[in-house]
Amino acid sequence: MTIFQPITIYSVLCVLLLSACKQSSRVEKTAPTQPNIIIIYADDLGYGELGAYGATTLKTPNLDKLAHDGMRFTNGYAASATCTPSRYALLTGTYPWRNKSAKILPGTASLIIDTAQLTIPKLLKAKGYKTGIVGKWHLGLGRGNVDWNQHISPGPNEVGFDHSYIMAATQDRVPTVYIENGKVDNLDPNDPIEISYQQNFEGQSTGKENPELLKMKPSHGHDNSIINGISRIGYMKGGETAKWIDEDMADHFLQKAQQYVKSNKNEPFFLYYALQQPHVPRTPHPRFVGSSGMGPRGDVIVEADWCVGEFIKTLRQEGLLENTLIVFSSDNGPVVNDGYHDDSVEKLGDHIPAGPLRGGKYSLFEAGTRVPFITYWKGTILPGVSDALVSQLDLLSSIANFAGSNQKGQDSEDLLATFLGKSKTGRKELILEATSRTAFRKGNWVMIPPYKGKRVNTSVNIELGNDIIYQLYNLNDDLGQQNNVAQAYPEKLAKMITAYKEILDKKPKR
Ligand code: NG6
Ligand code: CA
Repeated sequence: MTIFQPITIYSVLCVLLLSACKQSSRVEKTAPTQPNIIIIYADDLGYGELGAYGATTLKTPNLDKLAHDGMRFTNGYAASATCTPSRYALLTGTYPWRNKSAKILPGTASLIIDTAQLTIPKLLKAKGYKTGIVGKWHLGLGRGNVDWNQHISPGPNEVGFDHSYIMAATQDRVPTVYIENGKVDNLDPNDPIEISYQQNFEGQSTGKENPELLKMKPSHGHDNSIINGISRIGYMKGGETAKWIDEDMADHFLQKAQQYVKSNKNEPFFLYYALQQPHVPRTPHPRFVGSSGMGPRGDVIVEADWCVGEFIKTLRQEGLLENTLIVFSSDNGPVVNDGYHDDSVEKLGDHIPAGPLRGGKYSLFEAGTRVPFITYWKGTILPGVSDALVSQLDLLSSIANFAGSNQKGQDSEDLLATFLGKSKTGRKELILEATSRTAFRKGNWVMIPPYKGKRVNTSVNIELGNDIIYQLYNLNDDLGQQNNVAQAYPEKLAKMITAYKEILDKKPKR
C-alpha cells in the first residue's frame, strides 16, 4: 500500500496540472490576456468639430458617445499642424522637427521612417501583437522612383505592420489607388500605372486645361490629372481598374478595418485605422449627401462619425469591446477651404471648426495642433474629462508600458495612467510645430518666437501665428490667444525662451 501512495499523489498532481494547462490555453484562445489597441485617426478634424467638444450644429453621436463614456482630453495635441509630421510623431514618439523629411509629402516621396527606428507597431509585434493599418499613410513609400506596378517597399510592412491596406498619400494626391501589403489592389498588369509630380503624360486631361470635365473645381492648386471628375495634385496615367471611387472610400476602409478585427480577434491586435475625412476632396457617399446641411465638409464628418459607430458595433458584436483600448484623435486642426470649391465656406453656418481656439491647420496658434483626443475602454476607463497636457507623441511610450514593453520613444512620455484616467498628470512642456516653425507650451503658457512669414494664408483664410515680435499667451485666461502679454511678463518670456531652446538645442537631431 505504502509503495503506491506516492505514485497516486504524483498521478493526481499530473492530472491537475494537465487540466490547468489545457484550461489556460483554452482561455488564451478565446480571450487574449493582452488587450487590443486601436488608434482611430481623423484627417483635419478640428477641436470644435464634435458635439462632445462643443459643436452644436454638426451632429456626431457616435464620437460623442465615445467621448462621454471614455476620457475626453481638453489639452490633447497632435505633434504638428499638418499631416505627415504628426503621423511620423504618432508612430515613432519622436518630434517631427528632428527629421527634416517630415513635411507634407508628395505621393512619390520615399519612406521617411527609418526601418531601424522604433515604432508603435514594431514594439507591439515584439510583444506578440498582430499589427495592422487601414487608411491614410502619407509617410512615403519605397526609396525613390517607385514602380507602382511592382511590389512597393519599404513601406508600412517594413516599419512594423503585419498587414497594411492604405492610400499612399492623401485623397487629393496621385496615385489614387489602394495598396495592400505593398501591392496595388486590383491592378491590371496590361494597364500599368505611371506617376509624375513634374509633368503630364501625353493625352491625359487636367483640371487646368479641361475644367469642363470636373464635378468639383479646384480653388487653389489641385489642377493636375482628373480622376473620377476631380482634379488632383500630380499626374497619373493607367491603372484604370485600380483607381478608387472617392465616394466609396469611407465604406471601403471601414470594411477593411472590420475585416481586420474579425480575422485577428483571437490574438491581441493593434489596428491603426486612419480615416480620410474631412480632408479634401470631400466626397461623401450619396447616402450622406445633405446629411449635415453644411455641404460636403459637414457631410463627410457625419459619415466619419457613422463609420466609427459601425466599427465600434463590430467590436461589440465580436465581444471585444471590454478588451480593447481605443484612442481617437486627429492629425491636425481644421481648414475650411483647402483647395476645392465645395461649398464648405458658403454652407458653414454657425459651425466653428476650431471651437474657441485661434488659427487652424498650418497654424502655430492653438487650433493648429490642439485636437479632439479621446481614450475609451469599456468597463476599465471610467467616464471623465481630463485637462492634462498630453500629446500624440506620448502614445508610443504609454502603449509600450501597457503592453509590458520597456521601450521608450525619444520624445514620448509614459502617460499611461493619465490615458487610462487614473491620473490627472500630464507632461509639463511641449514643442508645437507648424510647417517647419516651432512654438512652445509650458504649463498654461504658450510662447511663439518671431517669424517673418505672412500672418494669414489667404488661400485657406487661416492665421498662421507669424509675427515679427515674440508672442506670449496665458491660456488660463486667454484660450483664444487674443492678448499677447510678452511685454507685460518679460521674465516669464525669458524663462520660456530658455526652456524652449534647451529642448531644441540639446537633443540630437536624427
Ligand atoms: C497642401 C494642399 C492641401 C492639402 C495639404 C496636405 C494645395 C494648394 N494644398 O499642399 O490641399 O492636401 O497639402 O494636407 O495643394 S495634410 O493634411 O495631408 O497635411
Ligand atoms: Ca491632415
